[in-house]
Amino acid sequence: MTFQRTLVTSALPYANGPVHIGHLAGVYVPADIYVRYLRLKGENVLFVGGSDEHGVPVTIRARKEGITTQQVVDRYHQIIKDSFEGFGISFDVYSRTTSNTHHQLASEFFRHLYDNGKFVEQTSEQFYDPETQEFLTDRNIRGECPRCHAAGAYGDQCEKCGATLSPDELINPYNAINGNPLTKKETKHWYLPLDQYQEWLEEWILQEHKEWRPNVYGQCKSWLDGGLRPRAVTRDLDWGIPVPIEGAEGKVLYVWFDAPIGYISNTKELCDAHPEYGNWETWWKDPSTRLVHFIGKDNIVFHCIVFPTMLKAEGSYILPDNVPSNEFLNLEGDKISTSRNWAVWLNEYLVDFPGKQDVLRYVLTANAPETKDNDFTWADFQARNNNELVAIYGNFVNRALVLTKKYFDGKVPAAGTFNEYDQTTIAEFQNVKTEVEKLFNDFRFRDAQKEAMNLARIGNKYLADTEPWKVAKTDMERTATILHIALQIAANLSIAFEPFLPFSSAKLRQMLSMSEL
Ligand code: B3M
Ligand code: ZN
Repeated sequence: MTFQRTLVTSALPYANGPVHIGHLAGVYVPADIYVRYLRLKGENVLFVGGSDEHGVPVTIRARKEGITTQQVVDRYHQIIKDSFEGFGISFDVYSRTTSNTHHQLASEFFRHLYDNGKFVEQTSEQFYDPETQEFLTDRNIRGECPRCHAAGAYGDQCEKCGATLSPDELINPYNAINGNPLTKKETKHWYLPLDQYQEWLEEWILQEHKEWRPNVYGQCKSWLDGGLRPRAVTRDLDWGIPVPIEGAEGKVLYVWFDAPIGYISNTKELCDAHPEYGNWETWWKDPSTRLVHFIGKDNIVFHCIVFPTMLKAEGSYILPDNVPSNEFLNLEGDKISTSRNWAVWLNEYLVDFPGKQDVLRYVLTANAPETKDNDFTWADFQARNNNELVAIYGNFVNRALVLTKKYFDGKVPAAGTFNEYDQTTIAEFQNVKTEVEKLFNDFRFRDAQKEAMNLARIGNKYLADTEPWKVAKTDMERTATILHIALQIAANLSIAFEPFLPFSSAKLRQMLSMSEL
């Protein structure tokens, strides 16, 4: 299959707080590197993002801050959007799941599956607060842990002993918000019968996508080996997209049902407003479109199993070609945690380190948790800045430009004849290009960046070996050739690093008066 265009999505962050370095390292920098690379190659690419504004997390935040849910999502959507912009994450569209376009499209999507009999209806008993007259989600139910007997375990997990729980297992369950004891009440929900798609998923993932990253493939395999069960796609909640059928009052679409449809809605919003991007349906329904989802590892099941099943059930959509997912980034040896405020928040970094976005992008890529969890430390941040960005990249560019200014009045000198050493150097930096492209295509951005840095190493070595500052005393023609080559390397450096260090690359291009890439 030859693809004609690539649609890249990155997970929609919950608008329940600012984003931190873990988000950036795991999802947004890799996705941005990839789309910048494709754009450099002149490919037709669209980069779609947005905020996930439904679900329980935002309602919990609202209660905590004593403001409305709408105020929460308005506040954090803006903060998140500004952070991404600040770090040069080059979305073609960054919208939100509270938009009209999204509510309409997600409702239609649900309705279409409903009308075609794709859901299973099921009534079950759920925890209910008779006083507030509401059903409770797992996270809002607390009680005694059945394993370690700690008080205040959540309906989905005990934070004390780490056990994964279901609310039914809790001893003396109560409403986490007001402490009320709970009863059970019958409620009807709609389920996506994943079990009916098991065989198809096994074929599609396990046979046809062996090239997916081992962590992604492995997680899918273990879900499939465990046997899939129907999953409820509706909830009893008052925040979200109302279930668009009669008799479903007080129910909304489950956030994990509507959020991935957000990728589609945001594409539609962009294309409807800017016809030059083409028709949104071409991006989502034409089999010559390649769809790639960048996500964190906790989102694998939703992007590899649930969402593809929704798309398959709908019938007219393409499926993801790859789902590059990263592991987690820790901070100074400890798990990043919003509730313990253990994180480097992007909005704060932008204030504390003005103009230093590329340094963080560089360090996060150098340490990207591509195959295993990784650690961010400030000591490493400092060392990589000083020993790599300054000592290798900065040093080379500085020398090439300063020498050109000194001997040729800042103009690129014409080259004379290349000697054998010149030719070896030129061949070496051509190899770098081939190697970097190979790594990009395999989503191996850490290694790609390392390889790109070799270009600057080649440049430093070339200047050290040819010593133009000595040659200039006797032979200006040879000096011209040397600096010509050095400047060519610098120009190539600005191209190779454009996906990784977009701000520095732009600055370098400006110094070199390069109008285009
Ligand atoms: N908001 C979970 C998360 O932020 C969820 C991702 C949605 S992607 C469609 O990790
Ligand atoms: Zn426990």
